[in-house]
Amino acid sequence: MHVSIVLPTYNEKENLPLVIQKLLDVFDNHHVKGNIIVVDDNSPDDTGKLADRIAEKEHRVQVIHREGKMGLGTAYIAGFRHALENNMADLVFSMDCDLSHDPAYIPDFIDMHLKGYDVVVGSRYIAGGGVENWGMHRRIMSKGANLLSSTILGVRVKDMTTGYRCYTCQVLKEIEMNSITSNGYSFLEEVLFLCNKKGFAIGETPIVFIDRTLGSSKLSKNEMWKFFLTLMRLKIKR
Ligand SMILES: Nc1nc2c(ncn2[C@@H]2O[C@H](COP(=O)(O)OP(=O)(O)OP(=O)(O)O)[C@@H](O)[C@H]2O)c(=O)[nH]1
Ligand SMILES: [Mg+2]
Repeated sequence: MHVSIVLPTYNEKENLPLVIQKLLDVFDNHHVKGNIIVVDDNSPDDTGKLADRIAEKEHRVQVIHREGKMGLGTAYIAGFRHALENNMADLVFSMDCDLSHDPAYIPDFIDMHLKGYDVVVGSRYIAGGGVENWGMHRRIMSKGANLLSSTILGVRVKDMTTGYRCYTCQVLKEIEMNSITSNGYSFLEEVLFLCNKKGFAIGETPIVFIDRTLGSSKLSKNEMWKFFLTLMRLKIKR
């Protein structure tokens, strides 16, 4: 099993070395052939340069540099394309680079894939999953967004907005990434909507999401609005 991990970064200089080290440890301890694709948007804190320095010493790390902050959705697409073009992986993961997504869960995702799922999402909202260190406001927003999007779009997934996922290469080739118009966080709901529409099997594996302790969040009010507008657009298109 060969996995590629796509790590979008924007100002994650404290987190990046820790996340990469944890990923490499998981690869080594679980005999996973893996590589890490950092997609950096010219972070003002020089995360991109730090990534280059790590990549010079560690051949399993590659870095894609983009000119400026172009959004999470297109960052995922750039990373997915890189993984597909280089024919590197059986499974392609996406993961936040702020230690909210613990690399220790990677073997659970692989197990779910081996059980026959084409897409596996790391779920906070199934038994065994959860959220640590979130205030009431953030919990209600996330739960509400998830309930709304899975009900309105008819996707039977409890955690539609999780960014910790893996896809088979076939899924990434077939969902026509070019057609995805949403960027930012709404990209995540659009991708699952398309996977469901194409009939791919989507499974959930529990994760405990730990709120970031280093660096700052990029989730703005604007992103939340876009999330709901995308929901409406997808509903009308369906
Ligand atoms: N390349 C790139 N990465 C981004 C962009 N926006 C966010 N990211 C990264 O995407 C991941 C998720 O962003 P976060 O700010 O942690 O968003 P979040 O997890 O929804 O919010 P928090 O819970 O507050 O951390 C992190 O690794 C960010 O550095 C972007 O425009 N470009
Ligand atoms: Mg985060």
